[in-house]
Amino acid sequence: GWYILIVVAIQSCKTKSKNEFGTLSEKRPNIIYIMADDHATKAISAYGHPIGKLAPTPNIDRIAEEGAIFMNNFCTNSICGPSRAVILTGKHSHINGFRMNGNRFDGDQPTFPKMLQKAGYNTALIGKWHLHGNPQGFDHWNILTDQGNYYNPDFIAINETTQKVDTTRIEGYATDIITEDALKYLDKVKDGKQPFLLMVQHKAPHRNWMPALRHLNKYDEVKFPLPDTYFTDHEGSIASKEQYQTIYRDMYEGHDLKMTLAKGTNELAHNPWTTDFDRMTTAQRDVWDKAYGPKNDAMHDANYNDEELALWKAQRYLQDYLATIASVDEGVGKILEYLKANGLEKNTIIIYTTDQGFYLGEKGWFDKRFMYEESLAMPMVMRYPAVIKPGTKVTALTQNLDFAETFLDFAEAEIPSDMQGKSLRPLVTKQTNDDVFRDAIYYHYYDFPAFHMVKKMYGVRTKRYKLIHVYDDIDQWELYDLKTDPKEINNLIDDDSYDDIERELRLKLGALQEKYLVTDKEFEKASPEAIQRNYKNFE
Ligand code: SGN
Ligand code: CA
Repeated sequence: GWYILIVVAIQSCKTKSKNEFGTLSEKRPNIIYIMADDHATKAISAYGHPIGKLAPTPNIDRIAEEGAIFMNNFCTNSICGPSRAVILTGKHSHINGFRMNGNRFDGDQPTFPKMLQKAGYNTALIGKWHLHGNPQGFDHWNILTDQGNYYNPDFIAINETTQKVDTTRIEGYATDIITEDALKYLDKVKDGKQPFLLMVQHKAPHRNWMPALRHLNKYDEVKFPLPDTYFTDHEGSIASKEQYQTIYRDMYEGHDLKMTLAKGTNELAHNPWTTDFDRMTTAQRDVWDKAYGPKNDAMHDANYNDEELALWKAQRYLQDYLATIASVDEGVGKILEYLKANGLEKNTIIIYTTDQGFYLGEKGWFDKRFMYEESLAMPMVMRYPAVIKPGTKVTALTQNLDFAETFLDFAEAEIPSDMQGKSLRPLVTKQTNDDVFRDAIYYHYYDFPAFHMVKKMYGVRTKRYKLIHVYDDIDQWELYDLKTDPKEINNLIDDDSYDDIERELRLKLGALQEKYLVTDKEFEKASPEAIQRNYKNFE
């Protein structure tokens, strides 16, 4: 009896003793947030799609098996910089001010890394940043310049001797360099007094999908299933007809598809941004050409007609895209191993996600931006053995808007009342019912006219329905029933039998706009001249 009492007393003393920051750090979890760039749900085998099964991601899957998998996680604005800004601030684009790539992120505003730092965490950011301006709120940062490059990328960091911000070209493969730097950081903080937040943000599998040298032939023998919408004519959606992100029409044959000009030469076909290949060393380029040469020659020999070539392009795209993910998954494996080897497994939250979804040939497309499922959905898995049961499935409607709140909640830091999302903690610990968490999500994409010419749109998605308003140079509403039409090819906006549902969705949309403080200013149109000019660039 006495013995137990004493042990309990010592234990409670331990957890209550305040560290130098006046907080309860020894109980608070470390957080490792791994984010890929453009990782489609179908390309994570844990989600069970045929593509993932043919190109498995065993390490990402392990996080899901030993923790939680999110089945209905979405972004608020399907594009890189904006998604990152939402994640950092817990606020929609119109509140954090970063509506589209190319905007400047106001780094002085409150972000969750700053708050964790204040609460006693050691914080680090490694990899893609893409918000322009130097990151704030991190004890250590080492970021790719802009979009980053796959081979021998430039990194921006504070030079330890001069204490000045420096750009350095690092030889190697971006995914591997980022993983190695993450492990180096873990080595520095693993025995420290502070809990840590480590954000590992990959370039892969972003365009132009250049795999590591060890993976250049990885999926040569695999034939990936293509969606039956690959050659659709986009009945019912003007915006879908007028985009420029169609694999067989808009991908650059050299830069994106690594096609050569003719049999027997390594000279690339259309390659407008030579820097991705020019950065390679001769030795790297040699290995590259040896791997791609024979496959390209076989393509030239085959003398494909238009349709066959379109199908061939989809395979080449998927092979490369999925091969870049192989390195990301290996990197996740290394971090998992490190946690295990260093006794950090139990008290570390590890998350794997991406900045937005991506098209793998559905409707003929690559890229994202649309409010349809492929680009709206963000796959996410989360492991935290101390509180999350293995095999947990979260079906609630969740968003990147909720991440900041979640991390602050787990870290026992205060969640500012002007953040617009909700902590996911009660979902992964099953203290909240998935169906009552949220009944609808709000979306707004602004980046038009711009690359790929996807029009501006906003909308609402419930568990079953989606209502989208596409505006600017057109004005069209789209309504989908995800239960009967999961591929979103049947726009029901003119179907009278859906009138009640439409009315309800419009009310929800209005309520969400009010709740999230959306003003009329958010629906401004671009100048018709700018739109015309941009269309001309693609024609
Ligand atoms: C680049 C890509 C585009 C992509 C944008 C935005 N072209 O411009 O295809 O849509 O980035 O991507 S590339 O050939 O130069 O890579 S995002 O992930 O940054 O939002
Ligand atoms: Ca992205």
